[in-house]
Formats: sequence, C-alpha cells, structure tokens
Amino acid sequence: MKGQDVRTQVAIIGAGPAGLLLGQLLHSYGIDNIILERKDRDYVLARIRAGVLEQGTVAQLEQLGITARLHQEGLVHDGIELLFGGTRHRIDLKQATGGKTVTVYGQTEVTRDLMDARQAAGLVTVYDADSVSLHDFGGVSPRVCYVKDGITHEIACDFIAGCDGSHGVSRASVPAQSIQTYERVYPFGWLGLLSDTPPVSPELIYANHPKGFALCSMRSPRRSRYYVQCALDERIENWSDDRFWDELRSRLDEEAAETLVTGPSLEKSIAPLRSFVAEPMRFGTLFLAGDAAHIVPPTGAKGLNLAASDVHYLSQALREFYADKSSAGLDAYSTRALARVWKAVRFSWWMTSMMHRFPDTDAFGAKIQAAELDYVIHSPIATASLAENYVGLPY
Ligand code: FAS
Ligand code: PHB
Repeated sequence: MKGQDVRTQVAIIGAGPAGLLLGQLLHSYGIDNIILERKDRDYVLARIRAGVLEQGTVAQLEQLGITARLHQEGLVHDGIELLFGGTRHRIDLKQATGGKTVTVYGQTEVTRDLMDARQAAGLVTVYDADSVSLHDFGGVSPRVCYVKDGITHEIACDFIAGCDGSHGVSRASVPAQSIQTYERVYPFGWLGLLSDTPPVSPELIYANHPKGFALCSMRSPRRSRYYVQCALDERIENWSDDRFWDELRSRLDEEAAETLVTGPSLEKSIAPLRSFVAEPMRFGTLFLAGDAAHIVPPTGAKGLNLAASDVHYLSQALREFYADKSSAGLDAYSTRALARVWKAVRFSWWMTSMMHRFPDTDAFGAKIQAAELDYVIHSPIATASLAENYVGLPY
C-alpha cells in the first residue's frame, strides 16, 4: 500500500545523538526536518554507550536550552588518572588546557533530553521505520522512502542527512567507487558493565595492566560504568558478574581494589574496537554525520563528541544555505569535518595503543609503550597534548 507523500527540507536518517542533535539545531534555525529511525524510542535509549562530553558538545545542547538536567546531574571533571605499574598518575586537564574540563553525562541521557525536546516541539520522528531507502541524492530532487505498518511512504526533500550509524543504509547507498574507506581493527574488545554502585574514584581511571586495559568510569555518584579489555572471541555468557568484578579488581591499584564496591550488573556487553573513516562525507545532497562516517575506539571518549562536531558544521552550513542562499558551507563540509575527525581518530588510536596490551607486542614494543607512558606523565608538554585532545580540539 502507498501512503501519503510528504515534503520536508532535510530528511534525517537515524535518531541517535547525531540525528537528534541535527534535527533540533535545524528546527532552531527554522529549517523543517523529519527523522526516520528503524528502532523504537526505548530501544535507542537502552543502548549504553558514551559517557564523556566535550565542552563543544555541551555548548550546542546549551544553545538549544536543553541542559537543565545535564547541569543538575552531569559531573564536571577537571582531570583523569592513568594507572600503570601499580601507581596512578593524575592528568590535570583543567590546568594543562587553561581551564577546560569535560562533563560526565551518559549518551543515554543526552539522547533522552534531545528526544524530549523534539517531542515538545511537535517535530516528526518516525520510529520503527522499515526498509528506508535513499533515491536521487546525486540530483536535485532527492527522496527517501520507508515502510511503516506495511504502508510505503515517500519523503521529498532538499537534503538527506545520513546519521544512521556504522551499519546504516546511508553510506551503504553510495556507489563503492565514490567512497574511500580507511580502517584499523584492534585485536581485542571492551567488556563493559553498568552497576548501581558508587564509583571507585571521583575521576576516571584508565589502567594499563599486564593483564590488559581497564577503565573505571561513572554515570552519577551512585551509578558506575566499568570496562576491561577482552579477547575478540570472548562471549558475554562466560562472564558472570563475580568473574567481571574479580578481573577488574585484579587490574587496579591496591587502594582502588580495596575500595571497589561491587553489585549486580544492570547491563553487560562486549564491543569490538576499530578505527574507521569514510571519505568524503558528502555525496551530492547526501551528507554523512557521526558514526555513519567514522568510528573510533572509545579509549579517547571521542565517538559521541565527533558526531556533535560533524553536526555543528552541517547545521551551520544548512543554515547558511537557507538564510543566505550560499552553498559555501555545504561545499566545505566534508573537508572541514574530516580535518577534525582525523585528529580525533589519531588521538583515539594513540590512547588505545598506549593503554592496551597487544597480543603481538614484542619486548621492543613493550619498552616503547612504557616510554610513552613515562613521557606523558613527566613532560608538561606531552601532558598538555593529551589534555587538549581529551577535552576536545576546537571546532
Ligand atoms: P548511532 O549509532 O548512535 O545512531 C544511529 C541511529 O540510526 C540508531 O538509532 C540506529 O537504530 C539508526 N539506524 C541505523 N540504520 C538505520 C536505517 N537503515 N534506517 C533508519 N535508522 C537507522 N563513544 C564514546 O565516546 N564512548 C563510549 O564509551 C562508547 N561506547 C560505545 C559502545 C558501543 C557498543 C558502540 C556501538 C559505540 C560506542 N561509542 C562510544 C560510540 C557511540 O557513542 C557513537 O559515537 C555514537 O552513538 C554516535 O552517534 P550516531 O552517529 O548518532 O550513531
Ligand atoms: C564511559 O563512561 O562509558 C566512557 C568514558 C570514557 C571513555 C570511554 C567510555 O573513554
């Protein structure tokens, strides 16, 4: 069956952070948009992902006036700790960057705030949109089709924003010869656990232990998020809560191991790590943003924040197009976004290389990694370089 065809200015594929943030910014600029999401709202909210927001990400949410809960519940962090050789070394982010900080506030909460704002504004989000397909984005009359409750719908639009993540339909709709991809797959994954227990430490601890990487993070003073590096063939059903807690404890320093409060897992999952970039990020009237265009290992807390900077560039370019009838921003989008993407990809690769144990590392490689850690904590210039990347390079 065929449904009623509609028209919008920008059709957005995906209701993750990239799609929702773009939709809200475009609305604030008076640009009409519709979001198509293949899952339902609860499914999207149930995905436990990022936890650290750069100031640029927070600033965009503030611009939308939706940060009341973020400022009430978010935790401003001035530093992180690197743990290796049984000792923790604090990286004073604020001091090293002349006052910049990060905010610990889960991606789930950012997504919830954006969904609530979109609903309050009466904007159209089609959840459970099946079989989304993109048409004629190389021409001047792009269209998006989807099926909902067995009825096929068509949306005519000026532009399509592919915000549908790494396994979405947008990038997959681009002819292979028009896209160049770059990838590095890491020989390990992260086993993550979420628990309603107080964090082991007030700041994040990134640990490089002979048994592997571990990360102690949090969502609030009462909810913690922990990760341990695991082999790629690990299966979640082989990891009881007790086994996870024992493994995490064995990778921490004495004080943290003693103070760690354990409890039942609210969520437990294994995520593989890889670096991936697709170039360019524009194909005619189709623009890719967020994970649809790039993936980073979460070691540098960049994934969600890169989605935010892509959306900043794209929303500004679309605003310029409709307000000033200028395509300059749209023409510059891909180059501009990729310049920041590749610096974040480098930092995420570097943090991953420095903090994880690679199965094929030889004695020389181990010495280099140890020297890297020693240099980072003893050279103020090296410390500042880590800090300026961690808090987020300028847009
Ligand atoms: P998303 O993947 O979040 O959203 C894309 C949306 O598009 C989804 O809702 C999806 O259902 C929808 N979609 C897909 N195909 C579609 C189709 N054909 N039609 C319609 N809709 C479609 N980043 C960090 O910074 N720190 C972390 O700790 C961290 N942990 C992560 C753990 C996992 C398991 C994963 C997969 C990612 C993690 N990330 C982390 C990265 C993550 O936070 C992303 O960077 C962030 O979700 C990017 O947001 P989006 O680009 O909106 O993509
Ligand atoms: C998280 O809290 O989930 C988190 C924090 C920092 C990272 C990765 C994940 O680098």
